[in-house]
Amino acid sequence: MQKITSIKGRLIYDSRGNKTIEVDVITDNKYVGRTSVPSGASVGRNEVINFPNGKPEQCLMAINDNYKKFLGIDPIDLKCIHDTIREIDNTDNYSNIGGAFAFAITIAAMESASKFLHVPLFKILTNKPKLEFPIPLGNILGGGLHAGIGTPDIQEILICPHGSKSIRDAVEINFNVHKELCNVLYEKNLNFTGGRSDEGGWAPEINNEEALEASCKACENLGYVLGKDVSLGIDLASSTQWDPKCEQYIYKHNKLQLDEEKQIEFVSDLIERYKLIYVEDATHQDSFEAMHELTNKFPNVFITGDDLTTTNKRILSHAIKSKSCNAAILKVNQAGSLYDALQFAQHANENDIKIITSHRSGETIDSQIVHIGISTGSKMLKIGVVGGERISKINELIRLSEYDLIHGMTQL
Ligand code: 2PG
Ligand code: MG
Repeated sequence: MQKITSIKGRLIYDSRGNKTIEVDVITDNKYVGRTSVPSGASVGRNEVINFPNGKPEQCLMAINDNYKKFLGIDPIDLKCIHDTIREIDNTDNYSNIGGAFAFAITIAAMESASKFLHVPLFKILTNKPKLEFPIPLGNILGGGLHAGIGTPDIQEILICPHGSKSIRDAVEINFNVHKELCNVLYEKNLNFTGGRSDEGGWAPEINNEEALEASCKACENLGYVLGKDVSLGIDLASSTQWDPKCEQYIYKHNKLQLDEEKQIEFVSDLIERYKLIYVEDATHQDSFEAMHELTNKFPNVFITGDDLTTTNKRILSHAIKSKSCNAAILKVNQAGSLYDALQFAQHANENDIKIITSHRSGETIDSQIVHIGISTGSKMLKIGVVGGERISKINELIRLSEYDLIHGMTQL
């Protein structure tokens, strides 16, 4: 049996230049699993606490104080590692040690196990005989909390190359649309500087509709047929617009104020007008009923919960009962440990909720989420388009496409 022989934590920096935690878990003195922790800008209220009191230093201290409890454990025994973490912090939201502790140790342990066993990480995370490639979902235009003042209120416009036959095809389509959109934006707006959002999408000073029109135009210029070769998606991150005091969605740039009913009309209109295939957090994080209306109205669109479900199995159960989404984002650091996230994925799969494994807006060059996305049967992988911390994931997807263990692209 292999054993964890040492664990070392350190402070490093993420794509926003903020401090984060990196952990090395070493098995049998030589197999190094290394993981670092991403961070969100639009954070759901029910996510676990990433760092205690917002301080990565306190998380590092917790790792230094407790790492010996993991020595001697078989790194592939995810449940045992999770239970050991739970003996240290049994709070619902990991507020004592930080979800980052649970995230980093569980993923790094599984990576060291995969190195010991000489198999790719995705293989040890599942025993499913048939695996498929999730479709890479690329962020082509950013707004909201991911971009500067004056950019669209919609946080992300995404490209989904669902007509592709291969991963390479799919990622090239995403790059092409991203590049062509830049040309469209330059033509349209003399003030466009080529500036980009946190996730590499363009960040022009235009409103929501102009942004969606420009994105459609980029696809059409390239000869891609919307709804056939590619489709657009959006993440509205609606909790960032929702003002609970006046119970209105406030769209600063578009100078719109909408109540829940008008928001449903607004989103429905966007879905129909732009043939959207994917809509994330169409309404705010507590609006299970409004999300139900959209799920009911658009069974063929990915009506996706992110802040709504926060990779939390209990909340997902509620969303399933109230039929509030047909798809859900999986972000391991919303849940805490990899074990928590895999439990969520299993529950989603058992209830026909499509999984979209996702990066965070603040990332490092780690690429384990690609393996997690494949092993959980995710339909899409939301990993961005350009920028080193996004490319590292796309390139890992390209490498994994060499494995014939995985049978082609998932069909939507
Ligand atoms: C989201 C994510 C990732 P953040 O809202 O889906 O795109 O953003 O990491 O800021 O929560
Ligand atoms: Mg989101």
